Amino acid sequence: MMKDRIQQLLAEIQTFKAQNKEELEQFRIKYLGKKGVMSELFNEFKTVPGEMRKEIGVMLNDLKNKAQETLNEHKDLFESKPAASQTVNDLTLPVDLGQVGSHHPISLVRKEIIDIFSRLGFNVAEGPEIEDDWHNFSALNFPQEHPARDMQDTFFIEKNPDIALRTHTSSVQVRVMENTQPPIRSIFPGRVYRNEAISARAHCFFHQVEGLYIDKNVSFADLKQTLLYFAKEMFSADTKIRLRPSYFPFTEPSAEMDISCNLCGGEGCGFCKHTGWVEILGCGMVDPAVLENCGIDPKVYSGFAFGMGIERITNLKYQVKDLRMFSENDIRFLKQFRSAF
Ligand code: 2U9
Repeated sequence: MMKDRIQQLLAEIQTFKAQNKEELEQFRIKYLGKKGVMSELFNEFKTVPGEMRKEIGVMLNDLKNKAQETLNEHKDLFESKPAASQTVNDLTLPVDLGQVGSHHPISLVRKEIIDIFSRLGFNVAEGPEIEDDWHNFSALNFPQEHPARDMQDTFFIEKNPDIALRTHTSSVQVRVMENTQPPIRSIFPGRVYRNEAISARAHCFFHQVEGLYIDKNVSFADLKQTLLYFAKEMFSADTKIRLRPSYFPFTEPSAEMDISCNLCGGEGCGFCKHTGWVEILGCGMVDPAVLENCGIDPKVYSGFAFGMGIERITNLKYQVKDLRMFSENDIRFLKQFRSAF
């Protein structure tokens, strides 16, 4: 009976195991070859009476498919084997790590900033992103009616106006000063939040590195020399700096620092709006009232502080034109950066 024969062949095919390529080739010829079993059966099928054609036809097709599947499964096995065994045997071959990712540009630049300041003896401190009014505003001399305290600028926790997402990492400086007596020489990297509409030039969160140096006899000259060293290391050895007077509640005097345009070298170009200078950070001498608020005697100690946006430094280094690139995780953007520190 044809049905019995097909069932017997099906069992044979499904239990078939080839030890090598040659055995597999013999299997192919026997079942799927031009003069093979399948071809013979399809010939015989022509003689099957009408009432059985449907059932036998289905069985035949199933048998053919199973034979082809068995063949394919073995093929994969034999094709991948030589490469695999070669790798195992030759231990000097480099390991294939597959696809390697890259570091996010913000991480790369943060690492570079930390490295530069650690060469000057600064250590790194971190603190909470959810802060209270004291650490984020009051200890830093922000008056009660200061606009930064407005709901329009800061994300407050609903029902508790004392708790907010930190708007700068200065809150970490306050915590360190409250818990340590000088000398303090630290930098403070971290994510900060502002209640801004998202656009190419603004985002509701960004990243900062702030710095603090407190000891006896720390002067504005120390601040200037430290930041000049930073600018030369971060951009290039021939980078110049200039300090413009500014105002922050927590520093006095305060300044904003420009570097000579790193694209045109100070000649003037579209990027620096033909001024030859680009702003990179804010800085100043820590206000004595802030030292006092944090338990440090301003008659004994003085210090300088500075703050910069990592996105801003990254934009200057890599000419990223749109802030949204940093948080969209577009692989075409991310893979342009280095994969190792
Ligand atoms: C304490 C005392 C002083 C930190 C400072 C700046 C100046 C500054 C901005 C740069 C761009 C923030 O990221 S940004 O928007 N920061 O201009 N920050 S001085 O001064 C401190 C901090 C803590 C206790």
